[in-house]
Amino acid sequence: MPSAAQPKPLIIKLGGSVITDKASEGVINTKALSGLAEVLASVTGPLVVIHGAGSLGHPEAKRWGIADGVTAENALGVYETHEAVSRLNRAVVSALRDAGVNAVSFPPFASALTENRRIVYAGEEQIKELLLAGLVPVLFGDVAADRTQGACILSGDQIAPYLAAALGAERIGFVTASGGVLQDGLVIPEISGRTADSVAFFKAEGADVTGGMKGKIAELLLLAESGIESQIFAAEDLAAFLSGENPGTRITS
Ligand code: IP8
Repeated sequence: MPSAAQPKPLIIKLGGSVITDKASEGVINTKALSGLAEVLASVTGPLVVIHGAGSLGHPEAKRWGIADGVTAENALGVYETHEAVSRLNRAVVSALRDAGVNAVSFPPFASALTENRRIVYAGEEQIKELLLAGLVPVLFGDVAADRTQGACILSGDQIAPYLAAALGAERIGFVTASGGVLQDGLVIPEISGRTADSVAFFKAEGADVTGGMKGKIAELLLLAESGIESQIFAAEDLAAFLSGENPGTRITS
């Protein structure tokens, strides 16, 4: 359906450590999830939600070595890992729908393609249409088919900046357990391409197969170079971020 210029979409990534109990495999933090969903229900423009895997997906991916590629030997791990993250996705979509968000599941396993673990395509053409229809696609860190190694682990931290660029997003927000990038226990207000090397990155505990905070910052610095800034903040700062404030750490070029 033809339409006037659409507002630029907002992209929010909900960190796996926020919406699951990272210390207990397979446990979803339903309280945190419903709180975030209530806040996201205030968004009136186009919105894409992406969530991480936390304790659903990372343990399975690690056990089966999925990040290093898939052959007949570990193909069962593709099923187990995808099932775990899909279970979390069902909970995220339900929480959003219960809060009044018109959320729909959009699994990267069925829509994304990578090469050497980097995204070639992440379903942006379908997502554009869904946004025009008023839907809120909910993607997640997932297993993805990979041209070089059969399959790989595709992190939400790579999907979020890719889609921000592909959809022309204005803002991208990462809700994390750390509340930003920490140095000596304090949140750094800003990281740029020039200052990133001097940051001793906080290393998350637990079974994270996709690189933790350092990997996330590398993705966001690439995005900042293309003119889209992003913000990493705590769950309790989501409302402030949505109202235009800059809580946590801002990533600039
Ligand atoms: O938590 C990881 O996604 P992330 C996805 O966004 C899997 O890095 C399947 C472990």
